[in-house]
Amino acid sequence: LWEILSEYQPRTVEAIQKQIVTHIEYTLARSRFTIDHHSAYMATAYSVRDRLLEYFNDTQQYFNEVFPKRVYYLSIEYLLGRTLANALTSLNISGVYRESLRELGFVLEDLYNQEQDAALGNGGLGRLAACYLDSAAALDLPLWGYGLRYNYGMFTQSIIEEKQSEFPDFWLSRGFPWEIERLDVVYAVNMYGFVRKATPAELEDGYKGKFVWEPDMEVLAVAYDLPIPGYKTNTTLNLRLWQSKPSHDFDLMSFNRGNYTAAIALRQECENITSVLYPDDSTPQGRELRLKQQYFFASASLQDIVRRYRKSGRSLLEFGQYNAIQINDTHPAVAIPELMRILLDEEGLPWGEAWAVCVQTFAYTNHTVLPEALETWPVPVMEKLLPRIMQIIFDINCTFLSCVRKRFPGDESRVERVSIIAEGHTQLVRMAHLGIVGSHAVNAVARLHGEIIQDRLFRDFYEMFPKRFTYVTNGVTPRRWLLECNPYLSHVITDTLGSEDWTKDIEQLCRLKDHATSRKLQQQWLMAKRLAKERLILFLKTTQLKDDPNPPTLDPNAMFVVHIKRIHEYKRQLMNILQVLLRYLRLKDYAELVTGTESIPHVVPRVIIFAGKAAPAYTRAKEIIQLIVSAARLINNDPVTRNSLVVFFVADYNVSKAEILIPAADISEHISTAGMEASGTSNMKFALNGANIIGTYDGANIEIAEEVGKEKLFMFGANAKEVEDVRAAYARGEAETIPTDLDRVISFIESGALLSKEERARGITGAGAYRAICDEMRSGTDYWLVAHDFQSYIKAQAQADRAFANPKAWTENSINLTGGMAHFSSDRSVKEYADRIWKVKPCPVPGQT
Ligand code: 26Y
Repeated sequence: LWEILSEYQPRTVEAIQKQIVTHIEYTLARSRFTIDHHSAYMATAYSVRDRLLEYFNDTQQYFNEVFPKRVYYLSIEYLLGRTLANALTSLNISGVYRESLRELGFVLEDLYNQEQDAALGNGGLGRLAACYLDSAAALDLPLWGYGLRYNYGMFTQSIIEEKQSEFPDFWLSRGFPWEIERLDVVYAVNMYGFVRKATPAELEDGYKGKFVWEPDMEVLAVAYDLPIPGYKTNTTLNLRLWQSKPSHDFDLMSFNRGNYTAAIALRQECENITSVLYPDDSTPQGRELRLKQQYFFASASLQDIVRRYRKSGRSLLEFGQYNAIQINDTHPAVAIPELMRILLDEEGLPWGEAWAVCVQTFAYTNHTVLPEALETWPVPVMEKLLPRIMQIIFDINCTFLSCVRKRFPGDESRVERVSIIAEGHTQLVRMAHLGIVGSHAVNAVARLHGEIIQDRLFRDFYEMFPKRFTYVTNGVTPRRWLLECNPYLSHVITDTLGSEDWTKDIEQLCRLKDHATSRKLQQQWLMAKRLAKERLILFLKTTQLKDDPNPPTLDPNAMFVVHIKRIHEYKRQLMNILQVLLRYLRLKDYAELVTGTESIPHVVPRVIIFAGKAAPAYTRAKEIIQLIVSAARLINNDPVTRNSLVVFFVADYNVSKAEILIPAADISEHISTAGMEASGTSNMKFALNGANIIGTYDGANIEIAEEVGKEKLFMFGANAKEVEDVRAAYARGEAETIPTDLDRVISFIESGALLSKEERARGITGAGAYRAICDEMRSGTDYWLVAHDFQSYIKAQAQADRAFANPKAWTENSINLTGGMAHFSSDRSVKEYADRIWKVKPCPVPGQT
């Protein structure tokens, strides 16, 4: 059998070509003589998948034999991006595939661009999950991811009349060649109905629990497996995504009663569960469908995990010794009562033992301190949809609160504060409290974030369970975020360090610092940056500027400043665009003095790029996008400044666009109001690619500054403590006066300068759509401290201008940044989780790599 397999796995150019052509003919059923780019991509993907599957099967079989303690990462979001380049790099076969395709008439990189992003996530949290899968595989950890297979991923963003419009992302429309459909891995998930006591007859019949849930609806969960290749290792992990499907048994009942339309409607309701990713980060919509998604996800995953464990014949009392389950924020927290339900009702464990298993198994990661992002569910909604789960949550709460009362007798206000149920007009289930009570570890995602959750957000819990709380600073995979996305710089690094070992042993990167002053390295470094900028310029010309009759010239020598992330008030894209407008006004002043030259002398030209999506219902975030787009229109069309300042809003930001933007940046912006950004991860991606940071003392910025030396970055603004103090002063009615520079920009907007032709034609005057923004800036108490931090931000920008004017020192600094980023590899983060939280060890799959 081995011989047959090794014959099947092609190693030579010719054999690979044969396999690709075979897939064209037999998998895609297309003529091999008229291959278009998309078919070539699909056939190549199938051919790579064949190879992945071999490793995948070996890995799963090996895990079943050895039966190590396993980890399950439960996340309702995975922002995977594209797969082909990643798979080829992991398998170390890019070269031979490039060659095979070249002879067939294709350029490998062109085929990469045929692939649709898998955007099953909103932003940082979803991308972190994807990086952690990559690292777990590279580190040979016995880990599986669980998620949902949404039919529509993150919406596609278009800019129409200078505003964001959303369109559905039907990412599966041209097929997704990487997954394996498992029609035989199916679980039934119950919803609605009621709970009753088990009858004596049922108990005699072998029913183990005390209660029976009689559901009104049964949904099926079908598994789709996505192989996650480990970089240069045999280990290939699994990401199992669930898709919902109607259950025949259930709607047959309706059919038999002759209610045809009701039966069809029920089927539709089942299918809807996994049809769309909720596009909100940070403001829950509180829709019943979202709770359905969460429970559907938790139940299918837990049933699968318990079944796998049961097959080994081990005792359920040891479940927590063999299984660790990490819940990625509270979105999957309903998994805790679901495991209780399985242990109590299906396995017949007594309460105390079942609870001990749960706490030993679960760990919870918190990703945000924004109070509006902490999920709650109205008790009546949960009671109706998940009657048995609601009952279990009440029981958990009851036991927990009696512990609290014992520890803190008479402290009823504390009981009220920590209760899983918030009392009020309608009772609410606080999912974060459920997560903390049901886990043995609760972690933040950066040090400052850890301090904030201990001192403020979850202080009462910290006092009860100090050992439960910890932090693991986020990380990013150096494979996708340097090796693959920046081949230019990767070559230079490998050349300098003498081997490619840094891609797996990230500590090697530190040695770059020994060469930071080398003339040769500096020149290569600059050249690599230039190539990345040229690639971005080409991208902008063929997308953004395609229909522009009079496009601005883009100079690769300009300073490229990039600000890409979800649009949110706390991330302060507003502060940046206001700063850009000030820069524009100052350039105009200056140009008046030095007329007659092509470009303005002694000014560092800048190309400033924004990108990011706003939650569809987040009005202010959408106004900020409009402000950026209209400012860009005004600035880019001004003949006086256009050689010194160009501004873009790149529409439809996603992972594959990040891969083009990040390597090209000289500077990136991470300027959240201090204390608000839990960690941030794009800061790490930029610095890893040698881009500097203009940033606040927030999230992981602080640790990056410590690691590389804060004098190497452009840090500014109030720190988290100062933000508290300023807000307290505002609350006392002590408004601040608006800084002169900011006043100038706001007056400029209020003069109507940003109004579009259409708006003017409609008779709109003054600030127009930006009225609310201008008023807030003038209030002297803006909650996100844009006005408060404005002057120090302008100063940081000016420092950056001066530093960029010295290319030698700039490049040396850039090399040192990359050299200082070893700590921010997700390999380090995942190792920390494995050692400190999951207590699992690598389980390397033997055999040739
Ligand atoms: C409840 C629902 C509306 C919701 C959906 C998505 C709430 C939050 C989110 C997403 C949160 C998120 O992406 N948080 C980010 O997590 C990153 C990874 O830990 C952090 O780096 C980043 O600072 C944080 O904002």
